[in-house]
Amino acid sequence: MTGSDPLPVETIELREVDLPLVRPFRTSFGEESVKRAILVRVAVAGGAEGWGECAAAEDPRYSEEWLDGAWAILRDFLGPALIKRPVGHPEEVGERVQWVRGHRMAKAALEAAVLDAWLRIRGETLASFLGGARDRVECGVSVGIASSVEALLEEVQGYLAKGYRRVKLKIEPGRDVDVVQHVRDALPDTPLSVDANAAYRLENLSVFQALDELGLVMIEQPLHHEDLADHAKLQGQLQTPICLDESIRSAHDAAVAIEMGACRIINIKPGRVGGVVEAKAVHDVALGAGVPVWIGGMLETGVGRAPNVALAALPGVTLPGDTSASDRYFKEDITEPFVIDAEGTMAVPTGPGIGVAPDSARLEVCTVRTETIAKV
Ligand code: SMG
Ligand code: MG
Repeated sequence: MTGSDPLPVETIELREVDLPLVRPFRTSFGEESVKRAILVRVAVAGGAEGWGECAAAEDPRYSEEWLDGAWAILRDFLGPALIKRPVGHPEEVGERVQWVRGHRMAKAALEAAVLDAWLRIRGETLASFLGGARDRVECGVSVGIASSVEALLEEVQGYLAKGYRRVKLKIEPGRDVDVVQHVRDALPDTPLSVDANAAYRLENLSVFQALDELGLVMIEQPLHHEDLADHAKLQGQLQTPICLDESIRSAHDAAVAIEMGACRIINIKPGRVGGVVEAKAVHDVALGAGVPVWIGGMLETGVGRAPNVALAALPGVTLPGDTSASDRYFKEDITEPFVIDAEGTMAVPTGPGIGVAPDSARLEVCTVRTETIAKV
């Protein structure tokens, strides 16, 4: 088979891996201490394979999707729709599963796996396929809500010592202005941002007015995920740019949000928008409108981190991402680790496809269940 032939996917394997996190990660909607992820492996006639990771977490709190639901939709609908005939081009994956409403994280995992196999056959990297413009990307770090300001500051200082270029603090009602003020006082020159994960309402304007005085790079997803209109009202009253995360599910959403003035920055996550192809489209919309973007994270293993890092190489990505090193999450990743250098940058994988693959021994240790979808 050559790079231009359609891709005959023979089997799709779903695999749940569970990896303990080095420290629990707490947001305004809950706490995780183990990363549970679905990995999707597509096996192609002729021996090539490709891997993707589903960003859906255990519970449907960040979005409607959750791990067991993603498993079911992949097994019962998305996998069978893909496997029934060869895929002519990776962009066809999105078209093939378009009839299924929503389930973007599950779709993104399948698309990543197909793209990985497709690009491996062609000997091309994902970053080059997407139009990457650099070989290293800037790393930021997202820091969970801590038990005390002292503990938070110690954690933040540890990350700064490793080179991280931007620190994002998770906030929630009752743990916001005072905490951020404390960190700002201790670190007057550090690029800081906050992420509320939609925990506030417009009535909480005074919180944002206070945060507006702290020289933040951005305030991420302050309000309800479905409320662009209120975000526009809030942005109109703040100097600090609002960055949307949960509210942006497609390039169309991005265009509408920018047009409405609901944000001045966008966090791009391939899982949230249905895959790297749509993520690139969000990037293109933002670049065309002069809106800076950066690449977010969902505590991915190396399999999911690789596409994030490839996206971070795009020219419109002008802010450090939540693309942190593997050791910020895991004692041992399932792929070769992503590492940060002293300047706070990380190498874009140079191998074909997503550029990394799970280590088979690690995979054995971390796998808790598998299921295979075969062609009938
Ligand atoms: O991957 O470093 C990471 C996590 C980045 O804060 C992060 N993600 O809203 O941006 C966000 C959250 C969503 C995941 S919370 C479990
Ligand atoms: Mg966020």
